[in-house]
Amino acid sequence: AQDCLVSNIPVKQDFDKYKFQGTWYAVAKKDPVGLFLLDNIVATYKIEEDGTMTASAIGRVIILNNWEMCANMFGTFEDTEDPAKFKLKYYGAAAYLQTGYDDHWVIDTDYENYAVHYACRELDYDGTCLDGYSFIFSRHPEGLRPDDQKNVTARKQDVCLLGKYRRVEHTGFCNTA
Ligand code: AZE
Repeated sequence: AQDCLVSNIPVKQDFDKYKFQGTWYAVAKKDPVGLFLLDNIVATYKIEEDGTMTASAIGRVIILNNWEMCANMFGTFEDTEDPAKFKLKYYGAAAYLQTGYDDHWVIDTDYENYAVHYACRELDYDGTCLDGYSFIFSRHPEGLRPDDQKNVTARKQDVCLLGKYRRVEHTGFCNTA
């Protein structure tokens, strides 16, 4: 949105949660305030038998006194009137990990290569986002295809976060056998 109003941010039209299922590798992210997933972030989405979308996510975190670990997170999505906008209720496999209730918007995706995720946690008085986070996901662990980069850059602009992203490294730190 040119005016950066959260309510004007365009999302994926006719989002199909069934086609979104499976594994997504975070290749870039914009962090919120506070504790967050650092790198090696992989999310896996699934539609349960009752039609509810769920997801698990893993990523490297540093909690408390510089304790480095892989956070195993789990989330359940609540539908809203817009098929691309969900509320995500999430918690960690271990009690000392974070719980939360965030927006989960799919700004854009082609389902097969890339996805742009966005969550605003706190609105400013003027309707812009005061605290939010965003992931650029790829189906390919090596990163985005050159063909998708143009699209993704345009969508970063739509969510008013162009220039605010950092690359997400995949070093194998959280790989499980
Ligand atoms: C997301 C993909 C869908 C499932 C989930 C996601 C979010 C996870 C977090 C986790 C934070 C963990 C912290 C631990 C100390 C959007 C990646 C659950 C926000 C800070």
